[in-house]
Amino acid sequence: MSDQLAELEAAVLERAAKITTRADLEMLRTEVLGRKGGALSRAMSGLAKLPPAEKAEYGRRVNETKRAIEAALDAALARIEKTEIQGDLARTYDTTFPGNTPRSGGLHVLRQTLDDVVDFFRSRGFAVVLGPEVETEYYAFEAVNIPADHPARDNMDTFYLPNGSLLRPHTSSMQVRALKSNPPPIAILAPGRVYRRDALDASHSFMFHQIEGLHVDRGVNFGHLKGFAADLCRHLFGADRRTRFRPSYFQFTEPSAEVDVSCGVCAGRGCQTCKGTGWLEMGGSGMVHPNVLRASGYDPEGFSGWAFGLGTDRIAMLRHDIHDIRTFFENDPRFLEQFA
Ligand code: 2U9
Repeated sequence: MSDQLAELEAAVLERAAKITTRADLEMLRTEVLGRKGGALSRAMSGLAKLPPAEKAEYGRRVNETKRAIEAALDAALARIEKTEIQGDLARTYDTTFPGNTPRSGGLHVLRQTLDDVVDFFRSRGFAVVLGPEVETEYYAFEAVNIPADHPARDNMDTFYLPNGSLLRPHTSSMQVRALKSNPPPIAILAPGRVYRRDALDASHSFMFHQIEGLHVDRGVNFGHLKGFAADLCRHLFGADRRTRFRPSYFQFTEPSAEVDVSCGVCAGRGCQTCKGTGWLEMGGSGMVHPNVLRASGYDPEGFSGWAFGLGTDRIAMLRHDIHDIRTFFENDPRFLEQFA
């Protein structure tokens, strides 16, 4: 009898190992473990004919065989399920096919430009100051020495709100706020959006970006400004670039100077890009006007400072050979992706 059980177990285990479908597996399960007519129930029915001394041992052997067979059938089911999943996967995806790479975002090229200027000044101890885009006439004009009859104050140039406040035309107003509310020395960078009533074309926009820097302390002179401007030029455009200062005029600085950087296309020899001059305009600068210092509560006899202004958009256009300021704001992914 025991030999028969061993043979049954061996035969079922061998068949279970070869089964590949659920249907075949269920057939085998019924054939062997079925309550009525299953091979194991039949073996169990032989129990009655055994002498009492052998019954217990035989019963134990039947149970052992049953457990071994159940384990083999379970293992076969697990194997079949695994193959089914793999089959599903293979049908749904060709895992060898190149997938669709999801588009990843990136910083806007203007933000990258700003971050680069901010890095330069932060490493030299400057703090970044932010402020409101809706300004009062006082901070936008009066405090930076722009008199009431100045054309910039005309509503042809500046956006006024019905309540008499305005959209800031430059970030200088933030510099004044910072000067007024902090003790010297002042070393700050004021970046942000500014607004002017300009008609939209390739180089003008009613909204653009500025970065202004300001250093006020005792003994600050034009040489400090030149050093900073030259270093910033090299940081932004490359170690081989030169800078030059051209006398200029701004209400909030005296003396004032335009800062030019040598043309990177022709190395200063003169080409189409620089209109034959060998130089590209980078921004404006100067020594803070005594009236501006006074308006912020600083005595111009004891304190002096330099200031500069950059157009973030213009710097990005120069660095990346971009020819139209409108492309920054149109959100065309074909443009934006080039800088992501
Ligand atoms: C304070 C005192 C002085 C900021 C300055 C310029 C020169 C300048 C332009 C560059 C290109 C504006 O974006 S742009 O169109 N800016 O030429 N800005 S000096 O001078 C200040 C600022 C604040 C208290």
